[in-house]
Amino acid sequence: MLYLYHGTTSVCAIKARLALHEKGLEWDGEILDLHRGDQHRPEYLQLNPNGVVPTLVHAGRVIIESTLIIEYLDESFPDPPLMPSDPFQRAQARLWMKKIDDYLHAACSTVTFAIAFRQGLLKRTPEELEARFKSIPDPAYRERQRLSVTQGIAAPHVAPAVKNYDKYIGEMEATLSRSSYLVGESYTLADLAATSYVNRAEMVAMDGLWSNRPHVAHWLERVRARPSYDRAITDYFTDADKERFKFPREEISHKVGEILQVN
Ligand SMILES: N[C@@H](CCC(=O)N[C@@H](CS)C(=O)NCC(=O)O)C(=O)O
Repeated sequence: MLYLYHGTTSVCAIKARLALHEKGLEWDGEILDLHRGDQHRPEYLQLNPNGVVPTLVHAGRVIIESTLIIEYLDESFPDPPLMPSDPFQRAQARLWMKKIDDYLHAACSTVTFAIAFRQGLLKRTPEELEARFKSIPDPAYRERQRLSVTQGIAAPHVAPAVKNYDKYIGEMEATLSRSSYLVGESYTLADLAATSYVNRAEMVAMDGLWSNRPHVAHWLERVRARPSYDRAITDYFTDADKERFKFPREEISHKVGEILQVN
């Protein structure tokens, strides 16, 4: 039995759900309310000491880290394959995923909290907010989240995050001008992982990043047309989630544009 601990809008959990749906696997799971702090419950920390989702449990064994989870699923359930068979192409697919783990994920979390989640969090009392920050195990992540929430898009680490997003999408555009997918002509884990982050960029009004990048726009249309997209992403969004992503889109889009104009 495959059992996934996940969150409704979590970009990393979406990677795991996309892989499960692309593979047509039967699975069960529990949705943690990350806004309530379910990820910090002692029994969950036993499974994932980082206090984050996703966590996969398969045959009683625990796998954490979304990139490792999707590779594990691909290796354990080879059909249909989501990694190329050629070793060089496999390395290319891993490089796209490594860049997400190295910098795009942090950028994504920064813009998500600074643009969308801060509004809800700022309604909490200072004591409640402090308790939330204190419960984040990783000190660097804790400080980033504190700044994103308290200062919003003006926080000093937001501009580098937006630029990192721009860098990744720019690299996607260059590659997709030469091939249909990020690695060659077939959909792979590289596309699956990127889907979650490009989708999030749109949710936080950063879709201007591909307004002049037609190959990314066309790729996004194609990955969204896959049945896994609704089943793993949109079907999970609750009314409360949709509320969290309501903010003055034009204003944010304009500020993102200004950030990108400054070198
Ligand atoms: N490197 C980890 C990152 C996991 C992560 O940051 N998950 C986020 C959701 S995408 C989370 O659970 N955040 C909980 C929190 O913000 O307290 C992975 O890829 O699994």
